[in-house]
Amino acid sequence: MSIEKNSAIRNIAIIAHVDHGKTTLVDHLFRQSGTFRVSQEVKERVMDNLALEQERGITIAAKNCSVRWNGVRINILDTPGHADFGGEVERALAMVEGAILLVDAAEGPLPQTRFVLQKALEKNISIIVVINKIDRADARPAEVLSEIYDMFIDLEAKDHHIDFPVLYAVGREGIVKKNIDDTNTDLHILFDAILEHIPAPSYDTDEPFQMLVCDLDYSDYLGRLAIGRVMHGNAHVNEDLVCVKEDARTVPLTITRLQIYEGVVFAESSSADAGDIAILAGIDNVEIGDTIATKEHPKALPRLTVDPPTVSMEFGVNTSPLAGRVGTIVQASRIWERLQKEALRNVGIKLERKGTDNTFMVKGRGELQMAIIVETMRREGFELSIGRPTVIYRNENGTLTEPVEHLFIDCDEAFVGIVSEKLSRRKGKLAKLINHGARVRIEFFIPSRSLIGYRNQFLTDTKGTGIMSSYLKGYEPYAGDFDTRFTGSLVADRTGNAIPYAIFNLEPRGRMIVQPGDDVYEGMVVGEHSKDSDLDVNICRGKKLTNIRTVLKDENVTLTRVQPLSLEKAIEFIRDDEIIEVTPTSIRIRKTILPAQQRNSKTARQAAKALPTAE
Ligand SMILES: Nc1nc2c(ncn2[C@@H]2O[C@H](COP(=O)(O)OP(=O)(O)OP(=O)(O)O)[C@@H](O)[C@H]2O)c(=O)[nH]1
Ligand SMILES: [Mg+2]
Repeated sequence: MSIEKNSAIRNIAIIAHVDHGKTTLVDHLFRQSGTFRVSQEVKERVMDNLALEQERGITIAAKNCSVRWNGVRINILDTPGHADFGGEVERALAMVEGAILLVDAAEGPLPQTRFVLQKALEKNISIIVVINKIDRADARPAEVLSEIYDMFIDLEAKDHHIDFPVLYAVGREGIVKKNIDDTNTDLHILFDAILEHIPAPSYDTDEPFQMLVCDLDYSDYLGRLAIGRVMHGNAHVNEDLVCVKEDARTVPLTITRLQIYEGVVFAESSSADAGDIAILAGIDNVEIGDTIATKEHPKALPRLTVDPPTVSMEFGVNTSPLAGRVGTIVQASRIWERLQKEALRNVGIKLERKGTDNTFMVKGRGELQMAIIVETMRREGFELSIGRPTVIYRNENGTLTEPVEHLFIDCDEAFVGIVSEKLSRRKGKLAKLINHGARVRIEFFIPSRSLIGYRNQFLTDTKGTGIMSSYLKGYEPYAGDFDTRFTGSLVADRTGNAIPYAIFNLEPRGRMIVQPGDDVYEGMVVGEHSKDSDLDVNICRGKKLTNIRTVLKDENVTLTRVQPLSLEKAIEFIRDDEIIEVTPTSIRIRKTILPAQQRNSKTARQAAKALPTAE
């Protein structure tokens, strides 16, 4: 065995809690390394190139890019900070020797900071801590640094990890400093720190070529692209290799094109060298986790593994009376195909098909992840129906267990009472309460299922000012049943259009979710009933016309404005006996069983409340 280093390369991931400034920092790394021409117009957050990422201002998938500094190519992986996309962080960390851990100078380390740090420590990679946003008026860098040390100690980091270098940044202005009072106005300190503290990738010169496939892409010209980390050896265009699958089967292949990252685009390369991240074309049947190796020594690398899913949601065809009106893709087989394509690239999700049934279980990490998949599909022209997300229970030595979160809440002192009351009703246990003056940090241990549908409630309770986030603490014995929604549904009892006059008369009964003029059908949920039972209502009833015309008056009723139903809101809202109908233009909530006579809400709800079963 003889180990060498490829000092022309560094591989790093940028990891942090959501919104702590990862993607913004990458923008400036590009600008200052000369990746773009001086005159080139560059939009903000270039790495967030998916339509949904741009719209929502969050990163959803981990993505590669590279910059050059002092002759060294630094491969950078920008990762998402939202907990639902944690699988992406795990995937990214499989490709790197180092990570930049960004922490907001005011918010300090939050749940996802802890999760990503824990994953980085497990992989034993080098860490540079950057305390970001020191320009914030409420920045408290010294305290945050001590919280970061506490977090490292709490995660039982080894001494060499706790010895991390600390830098201070205003990522948005492209400034990184060694000391908080330094006056430099660029990022050279960060570039230098990467070259100095992050080890160059090492490889064994005696080993043959091996590449771990960590991502897939598709090009119209080249077909399927396998993106991965070259562990040992090198490979050239036109070389004959094999792909080692999960069951140790080998599939022969020829590399037709070989590329590397140069900035945000791919650049041709004549060889893929040890330690680099390469993009290979010419492999059709490849999956994330496979190893590309030589024909003579087809040795698989340890497969990429990510935490198993904790939430599952049922996807199916749209069976409502309004199905097929706008969507172009409605068949079960097409939905299944599309989901399989998603699972190929998205390591955080797993699929299951229930017999020959037209419903599919999609398992992942959370509601947002599910909502993003559905949103992407409806934009592609799909129509489908989705059920309420449920947590995945386990059976551990005969005991039913469920996922439990460590929840962090940051809110005004005035709301502590209401928030604590709601959470304890949902089986939350208070773990810690710290008073930072007017704002209070409360920590709870709470079953994951309690948080499904809670976020909106929390925002209402804290008048939109509260911040909540959580990480998965682990599986614990089932905590027992509780009520999540204390209201029922207003259900349309016939097909027609929602009439303003009828809506006006129904308003005292609850909160509407449909707009005047919307199409409705029997069994469709049109509002939230203020009582704990469902109520069948006629929302299509116009005012009876007598000989004296009063139509004008009818049109003048003043209705409470209704916000259009968003996918996430619908997912939070529905009950176990309801499903969401998604089409490219609309989102409707409906009862699973449409005809009123067949639907006895009580028995349906009782059935749904039966003790959960483990997988
Ligand atoms: N005050 C201040 N705000 C910043 C700074 N850097 C970034 N921001 C703001 O923080 C917000 C989040 O920035 P992003 O770069 O999208 O954060 P992110 O970590 O990539 O977020 P996710 O990928 O969704 O986890 C944006 O509104 C930025 O403008 C900074 O140095 N100071
Ligand atoms: Mg981002």
